Amino acid sequence: MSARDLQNPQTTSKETDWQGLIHAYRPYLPVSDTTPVVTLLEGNTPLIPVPSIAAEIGKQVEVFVKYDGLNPTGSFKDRGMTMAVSKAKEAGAQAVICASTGNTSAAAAAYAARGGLQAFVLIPDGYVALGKLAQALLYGAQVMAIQGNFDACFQIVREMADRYPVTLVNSVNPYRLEGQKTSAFEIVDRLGEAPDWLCIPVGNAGNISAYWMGFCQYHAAGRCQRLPKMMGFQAKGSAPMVLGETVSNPQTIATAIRIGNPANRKSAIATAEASQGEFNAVSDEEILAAYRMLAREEGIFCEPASAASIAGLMQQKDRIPTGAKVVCVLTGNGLKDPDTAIAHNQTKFQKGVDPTVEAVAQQMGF
Ligand code: AN7
Repeated sequence: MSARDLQNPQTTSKETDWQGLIHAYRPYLPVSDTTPVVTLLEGNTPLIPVPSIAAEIGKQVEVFVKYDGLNPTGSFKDRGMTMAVSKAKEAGAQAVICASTGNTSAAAAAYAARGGLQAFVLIPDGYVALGKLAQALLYGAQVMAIQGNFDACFQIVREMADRYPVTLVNSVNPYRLEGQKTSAFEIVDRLGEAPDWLCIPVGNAGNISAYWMGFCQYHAAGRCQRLPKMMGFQAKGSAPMVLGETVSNPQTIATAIRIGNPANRKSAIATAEASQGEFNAVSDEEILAAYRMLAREEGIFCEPASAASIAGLMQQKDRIPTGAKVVCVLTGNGLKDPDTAIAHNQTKFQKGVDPTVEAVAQQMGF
C-alpha cells in the first residue's frame, strides 16, 4: 500500500469495499430493491494456489483451493444462507428450520439471529463435529439431536415445513443454490476464465449443482469461454451418487457428508452429464491423507469433508490434462472439527515436559 493509499481511506479495492455477495452479484440473483438483505459480509473468499499439491500430480498443472472455510460461520453454507434467510424475511417468515450434519445448522442459526428470526435445527445425535454444535447453540438456535442419521432428520424437517409456519432452509430451498453459485462467479472473476476441472465434495449434492449453475450463467453472460468438468467426490461408505442408489446406513469420518439419500440427486446427475464430469468415491484413509497433506504442505486447515476434493484430485491425477487449471473447493474450516485433527495428525506432541530450558532443549534435540 502506498503512502497515498494510507492517507486516503476512500481508496477502494474490491476487497476493502466488500459488502457481501448479494450486493456484489445482485444482477445475477433473485432479489429486488425491497428485499431485506441479511448479511454477514460472506463471500469473497481467497482462491489460493497450492503448488505442493500440484507438484504431487507429476505434470505441469495449476491447482488452487477455493477456501470457503473463511466465510463468517466457517463454511460455504453462508453463501446460501444469506439468500435463503433474506428471502424468508422478505416473505414475512418468523422462523427457519433445517436438518444438518452441522454446517447448515451453524449458518442457519447465525443468519436467523442476524435477521431476527428463530432457528430450529435437527442434527444426527453424536455425528456433528464439536465446533458446529457449539456455533448452533451459541447463535441461539433451538437444537434437537435426533436418534437417527441426517436423512431421517431431513425427512422430518420437510414435513415440519409443510405443516407448520417455518421456512425450510436446506438446499431444496432454491435460494440456497442461488447464493452458493456466486462462488463460481468469484473463481471466474479471479482466474479470468473457468478452470478445466472443479473438484468438490458431495453430500446432499446441492453445492455441485449450484457451482454448475454459476459457471453456466457466467458463460451465457460472456464472462468465461469454457465450462469446467465437474468432479464430485463422496466418501466411500457414504456414496449414493457413485453407487446410483440410496445408502441406508452411511458411514464416514467426514461427518459433514455422511448422507445416504441426497436431496439434490437429480440436478447433480444432470450436472455431471452436462459437464462431462463424474462422481467418484474416496476412502476415509484417502480423505485423512489429503487433510494432513494440505495442512502440513500448504498450511491450510480444512475439515475432513472438504479434504475429499483434494483426495479425489490425487486419486484421479493421471487423468488431468497437462497444462490444466484445477480448483478444489474447501467447503469448511478445519477448526470446525478439532477432535478429528487431534486424533488423526502424525505430529509428535510432547506432553508433561518439565518447565525448564534444559528440558525443552532436550525435547528439541539440542
Ligand atoms: C464441509 O450441513 O449437508 O453436497 O447439513 O458441510 O451441497 O450437501 C453439509 C454439507 C461439503 C456437502 N462440505 O455439500 C449440512 C450439510 C462440507 C459440508 C458438504 C457439506 P452438499
